[in-house]
Amino acid sequence: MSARGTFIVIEGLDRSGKSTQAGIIHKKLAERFGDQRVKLIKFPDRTTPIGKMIDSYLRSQSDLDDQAIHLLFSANRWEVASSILSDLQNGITIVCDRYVYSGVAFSASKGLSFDWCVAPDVGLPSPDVVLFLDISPEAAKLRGGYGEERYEKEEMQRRVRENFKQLGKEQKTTKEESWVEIDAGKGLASVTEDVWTAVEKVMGQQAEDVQKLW
Ligand code: T5A
Ligand code: NA
Repeated sequence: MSARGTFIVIEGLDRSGKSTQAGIIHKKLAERFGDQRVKLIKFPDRTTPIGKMIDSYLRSQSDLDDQAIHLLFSANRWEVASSILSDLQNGITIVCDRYVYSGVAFSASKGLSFDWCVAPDVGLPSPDVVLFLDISPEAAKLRGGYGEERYEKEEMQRRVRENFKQLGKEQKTTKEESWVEIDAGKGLASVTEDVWTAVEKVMGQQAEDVQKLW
């Protein structure tokens, strides 16, 4: 097993079950490797000053140009990029609830070009695996809380889903096994099993050096 930690990213549409699965993976890995060897992080991190601006925007308490909010989401990742890198190098596995793929998929669905959306995230630590929780917007809508935040509209989620699929195709051309699509419309036990199978496959298999996006 490689000495550095594994960088696991969970992505998907709103209400696809990302936080639920990220929590389960974190717990299982902590049981196996110890609390000190695994960390759970999420984007947006609404606790930082930049994160508070993002939170206010998502709750429709403030308005920002599409470009401005996109750059804030990216800056919110850059705030912790060096700590992600040093944790990985120190053997800590990171479970990350949303990352750059959400950044591009959501902003591009508002009409910004893929190239423009990708640019501010260039150079961030690259995940060893992206677990993409795929669900139809119709099914996601039936889950609790949908519709409270700015982007939780069926039509937008449909475009976001297409963008995620496009990003997945591109990711696979770099490294086939680094993008795993999971049917998140199934029951909790079944999704948990599929997610865990994918995690076990990738643990400790990464190259020694952390790669950079994209
Ligand atoms: N965003 C984010 C950008 O535009 N750019 C960016 O760069 C980034 C990082 C906030 C918004 O920001 C956008 C994307 C988002 O629109 P958020 O804070 O992650 O992102 O959003 P949250 O509201 O925290 O999370 P989600 O709405 O995305 O939900 P999750 O985490 O996918 O789903 P989860 O686990 O909370 O589950 C939802 C419900 O479903 C149930 C759960 O119990 C819960 O009630 N559930 C299941 N039910 C049935 N079957 C299953 N298998 C289930 N799994 C979970
Ligand atoms: Na979530």
